Amino acid sequence: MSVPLDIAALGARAAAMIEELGAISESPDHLTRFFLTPQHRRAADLVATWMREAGLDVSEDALGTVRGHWHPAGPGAPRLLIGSHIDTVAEAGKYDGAMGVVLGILALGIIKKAGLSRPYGIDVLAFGDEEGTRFPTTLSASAAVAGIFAPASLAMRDADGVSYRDALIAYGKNPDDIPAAAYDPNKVIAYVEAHIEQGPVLEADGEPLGVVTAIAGASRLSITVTGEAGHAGTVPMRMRHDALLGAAEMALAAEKIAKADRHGMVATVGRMHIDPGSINVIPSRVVFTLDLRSGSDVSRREALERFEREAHRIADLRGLGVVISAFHEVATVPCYRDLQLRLRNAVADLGHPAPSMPSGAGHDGQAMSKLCPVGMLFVRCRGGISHNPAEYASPDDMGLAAAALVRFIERFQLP
Ligand code: HGY
Ligand code: MN
Ligand code: MN
Ligand code: MN
Repeated sequence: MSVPLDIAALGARAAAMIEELGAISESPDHLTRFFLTPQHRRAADLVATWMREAGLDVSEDALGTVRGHWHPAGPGAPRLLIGSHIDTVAEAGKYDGAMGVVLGILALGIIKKAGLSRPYGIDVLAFGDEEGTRFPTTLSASAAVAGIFAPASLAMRDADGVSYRDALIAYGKNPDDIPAAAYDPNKVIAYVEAHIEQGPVLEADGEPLGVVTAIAGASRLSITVTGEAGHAGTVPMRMRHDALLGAAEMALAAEKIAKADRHGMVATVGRMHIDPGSINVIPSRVVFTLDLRSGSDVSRREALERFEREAHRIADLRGLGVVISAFHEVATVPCYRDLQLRLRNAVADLGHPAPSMPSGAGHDGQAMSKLCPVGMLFVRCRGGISHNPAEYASPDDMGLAAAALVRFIERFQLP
């Protein structure tokens, strides 16, 4: 017997929770909520309150991941994990990450309230560092949960020079406790995440929900170009070693490489710092980032080599120095076929087909795949706009997604 669901009411509740969480920001003008900040603390406390209201026991691990537990079969039973992240990019949309946490809490609250019992438990997880926008790492909270946290992350520093370690201690955590955040792989059945699609496919297909087949791999690089400062008014163009123009030519080279790729490669220069930064001085040093993604890890790695060659060729021609550091790489992760089928059946219970689709965006499932099988449910994204304040998903689509999670859990028998 299926739990009766009021999808419109579920969607309205989800939308209200997204608004409330979306109002927790470092700025009144836009949504920016970084890892281990006072805003992260406030968001984590709100999520913990929602978990308790849903009747879940709540804990928090050494990296601040908030966990809501439903253990009808006792704490030692295997468990299903459902979650997403509550950190954001700068000037973010309200749905990226937050939606998966909100829908997981709503779905689990319905299951608990219906008095269902299962020979397994379910934890809802709210990760605090998926975006990697404060420290030059990403997926570090889910990495700790998956038992693959890189201790080197602790030495990383944010834009103000604060180390990850110091920020963690200031947040009230002890880095020595990080290993204890990992689940026992023998006790975890799977990880499932609902997430706004962040692309235009479901909207173009006229579908509210989709099932993810794979999560694209990504490389994050920092490129430092050094030239020679000089007077903007006196140095002839042919005698300049302008670090900014070199960096600009390298950025265009990355664009050209991505456009020539046949696996949907995308290249993004999201951040650029110019020194000395005076209007009348030829730039002597530029540091910029490159985010490179592709559905094929082989083509992404080939593209990295091609970019490196191009960057050095440009630097040599312009009499510049260039240092490239690929500081982060995450491989393409396939979503588990069995979970894809289970999610699709759950959505079919609601009368929708849930088309299959890859994810160009990265997700915590890439870290969680080191712990257990991973499945993802996508929710239609208006205009495909994300990492942008205009990001939007409708209450009806979110209500359907929450209902799909309920049906997924109802149907979920131990494999
Ligand atoms: O960058 C990404 O793909 C994700 O939003 N962290
Ligand atoms: Mn994001
Ligand atoms: Mn996200
Ligand atoms: Mn500077």
